[in-house]
Order: sequence, then structure tokens, then C-alpha cells
Amino acid sequence: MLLIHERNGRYTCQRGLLAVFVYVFVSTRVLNYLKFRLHIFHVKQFFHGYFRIHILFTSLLGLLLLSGCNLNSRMSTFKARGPVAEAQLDLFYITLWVVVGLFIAVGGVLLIAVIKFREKKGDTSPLPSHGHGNPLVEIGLIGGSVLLLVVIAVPTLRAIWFTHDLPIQPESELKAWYPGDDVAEGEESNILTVNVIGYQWWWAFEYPQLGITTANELIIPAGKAVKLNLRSVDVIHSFWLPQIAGKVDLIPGRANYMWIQAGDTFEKWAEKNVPEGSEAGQKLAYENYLEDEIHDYYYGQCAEFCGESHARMLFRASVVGDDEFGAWVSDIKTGNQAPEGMSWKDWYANYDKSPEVLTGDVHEGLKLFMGRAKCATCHAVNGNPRALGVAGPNLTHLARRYSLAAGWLNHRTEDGAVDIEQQYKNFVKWIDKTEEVKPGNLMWKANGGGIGELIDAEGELSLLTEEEVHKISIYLQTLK
Ligand code: HEC
Ligand SMILES: [Cu+2]
Repeated sequence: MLLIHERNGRYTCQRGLLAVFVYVFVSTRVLNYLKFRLHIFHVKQFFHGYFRIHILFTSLLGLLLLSGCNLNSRMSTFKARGPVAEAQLDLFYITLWVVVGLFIAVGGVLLIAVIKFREKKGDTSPLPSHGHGNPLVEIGLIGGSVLLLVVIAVPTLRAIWFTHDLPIQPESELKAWYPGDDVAEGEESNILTVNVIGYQWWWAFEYPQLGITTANELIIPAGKAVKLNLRSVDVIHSFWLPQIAGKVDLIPGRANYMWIQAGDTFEKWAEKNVPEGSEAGQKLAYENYLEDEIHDYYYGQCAEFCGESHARMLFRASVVGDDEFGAWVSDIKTGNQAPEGMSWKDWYANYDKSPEVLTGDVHEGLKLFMGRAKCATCHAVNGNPRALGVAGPNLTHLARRYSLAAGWLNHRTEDGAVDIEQQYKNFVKWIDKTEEVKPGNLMWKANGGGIGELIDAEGELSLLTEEEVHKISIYLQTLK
């Protein structure tokens, strides 16, 4: 049970299998040791009993741990929610069935041979004759394997091409669905592009056609193809959003790309569902399909070991409707206001000349954010003209996000709201115990610039106090 509370089911599964493996390995070793070192292998009775318990225990352990393998989780590749993941899942099944067929054929022959030709009590007949060199069998086996390889190769190549080439889909072009009028010139006939940039241990998502940047929570429109340019600023990372698409690496100095799509286009959906009724009725049914099955919250993860906190380099994706997407873009552009409805100009006039008039947790939190705590040297908040840092995630509308620290701390309720109390706790935890939450991360220690290295006027280490952490967290909660 210890293992089964993990964040997204995947670890539980892997660790479960690992645990069974380790148990079997270690116990066989121990058994061998006892047998040969202590010369007690003649005590047949003992081992007979032991083996029974051994097998029983292994199976029970295996079953218990496998029950943690949730094929229905937000990270399950068996619950494909878009054409790319579907193509990959289909390929998996084709390969699986071919291999299962092979297993049954080979295993069956072996089983028959073992049973039919085994030595019976009092059997004195000579060994059965060997039959190798039979041309029919030899050619048949070669031909059979070639055929099976072709059966696997054809769909594999087709899937590789399908997932590699950007799809030609007029309904995915920005001009066909994007509700705003702020698309960069010449981009209207292209599909939405997101630059995914891997950092140790978080993700930046830039939308160059729309002029915005966000971090760790990707927002994409339902039913539209999206191009992802995959870049890394440090080491190799790998973008993996299991329900939407398989992994592609982000390699320094190499321009990889992929396309993803959450949900089918109308045409594809209609093909699968053979809809009846008027066109308007069909469109409505299609909208419902997007709403019910595709608008959702998806889990992703870096899938290439990239250093100390690799295992905590997750990300999330929200798939939303076209209008919601448009509204989100314009909100990110507008950015966040200064506290209590002040203009940034007024706020900074006070901050520069008489900061003591800015009182209360929110103002004081912001003063710390801009000043002593140095948050703004690494973080940008759109709207705030002096928060322009780029070494860390962009924090615009941070309080609307459902997670923190690249998906590691979660504050989303089951029904899709932000859990305000949990969010506060997560902010405090992250600022106060950054290093514990994500070992080695570059916010805590960054060549003297991190918040684990703050110094006072005398040059002595002077970490943020509990009171200061509280104020900053209260301020962060206003970034709605
Ligand atoms: C030296 C640069 C640096 C400083 C200074 C810094 N941060 Fe960070 N911050 C980062 C980096 C890098 C990350 C990503 C860490 C990770 O997930 O591995 C981060 C992550 C975050 C996140 C999580 C964002 C997300 O999208 O999940 C928050 C919130 C945050 N920082 C707030 C602050 C606050 C508040 C301060 C000031 C007290 C601060 N940071 C100071 C670099 C910095
Ligand atoms: Cu990584």
C-alpha cells in the first residue's frame, strides 16, 4: 500500500514489477546459498515446503502490486485521446497480437513435444528420431517469419509517416478557429505552433504566433492539430503526453518537432461515428464529443533522464474550447495588475519613494518579490514592468494554474477547481523548502542568485523568514 499512493500510477506499476523481480532474484540467491554453502539440499522436505510458500508469496505480491497498474489513469497510453496516440496504440496492438500468436504457436509445439515424448515409467524405447533438415519445415519457418515481419513493418512505416508529417487540415489553421485578431502576420494559414523548451527541471511553452509564454501547464484547443517545436537549453529532455502522443526528445542544438492533437477533427469524428440527422445536429453532437471526452486535464512527464530532479519534471496540459483558448491568450497578454487596483506606475512611484505606505500582506509580499527575495530577477509577470526574469518559469496568472514546480505539487480538486487552501500550502512549501521539494533545483542554488543563498548587508546568509514566506505566498495567490 505504501507504494500505491504515488502521484500518477505509473511509478506504482513499475516499482511493483521491480519489487517482484528483486524479491524473486534475492530469494533464489538465498536459496542457492543455503543449498550449497550449508549442504542442506538433501533436506528435500524443507525445500518442498519453502518452494510452495515462495511461489504463493510471489504471486500474491505480484497481484497486489499489479493492482496499482491503472490502465485508466491520466497517464495511460491505453486511453488514447487523439489521432497520434491512437495510431501508436493501434500499432502496439498489431504487434501484440502477432507476438501473442507466435507465443501460442511456439509454446504449443513445445508443450506437445514435452508431453508426448516425455519419458514414462518403465519406458525402454529408444529416443525418437530427430527431424531437422526437413525442407518444407525450414522454408515454411523462414517464409512465416518474413510474413510476420511484413505484417508488422507495413503499419509501422505508415504510422511513422503519419506521426512525422504535419497533417493538412484546413480546420486546424488558425484563421479557421482562433477567435482573436492578434495572430502574427502571415501565420493565419498555419496551425498553432508552440515552442516547448526544456529546462532542468521545468518547461517553458512559447506561442510565437500569439506572442505569449507560459510554463509547465500547456493549454491547447480541442480537435485542432498543434505543432510543437522541441528545444532544450541544457541537457536532453523528452516530451511525453501519454494520452495525446508518444515521446519525442528535446536535444540541445537540434531542431526536433512533432505534432499533437487532442480529439478528432469533425471529419474524422464523422467517419468513425456515422452520424445521422442534419448538419447542424451533427455539429452539435461533435461539440458534445469534444466537451465530454476531450476537454480535460492531462498529465505529462519528461521521459529522458536529465539530472537530479528528472523524476519531478512533470507537466500538465489543459485541452479547452476555442473561445476559452482565445480568452486565455488575451488574459496572458494583459497580465497581472498591481495590488488593489492600483496602476503599476503608481505602485512603483510609492515603492521607489515611500515604500512604507505600501502596507498589508499583499503589498509587502510584492515588495519582497521585487526586492529582498529577488524573485523578479528570475521570474516574469506580464503587466509588471520590472518583473522580467527569464531564468525561471513565467508566473503570469500563476494562481490560476493547478500545479506548481513543474506539476510536482498539485492543487487541483477532482472537479477541476483550484483548491485555494492547498495552493497556499504549496506556495509556502515551495518557497520555504525549495531544495527539499526538488533536490538540486536552480531556484534554491544558482551561483549566488538563488533564494537559498540570500545574504544580508553584512554578507551573512539570511534566508526568508516564515513571516516573509507567508507574505510572498499571499501575494502569489493574487496572481489570478
Ligand atoms: C535564481 C533564479 C530564481 C529565483 C531568485 C527565484 N526563482 Fe522561482 N523558479 C526558478 C526556477 C529555475 C524554477 C523552476 C524550478 C523547477 O521546477 O525545477 C522556479 C519555479 C518557481 C515557481 C513554480 C512555477 C511553476 O510554474 O511551477 C514559483 C511559484 C516560483 N519559482 C516562485 C518564486 C518566488 C516567489 C521567488 C522569490 C522568493 C523565486 N521564485 C525566486 C528560479 C528562480
Ligand atoms: Cu527533463
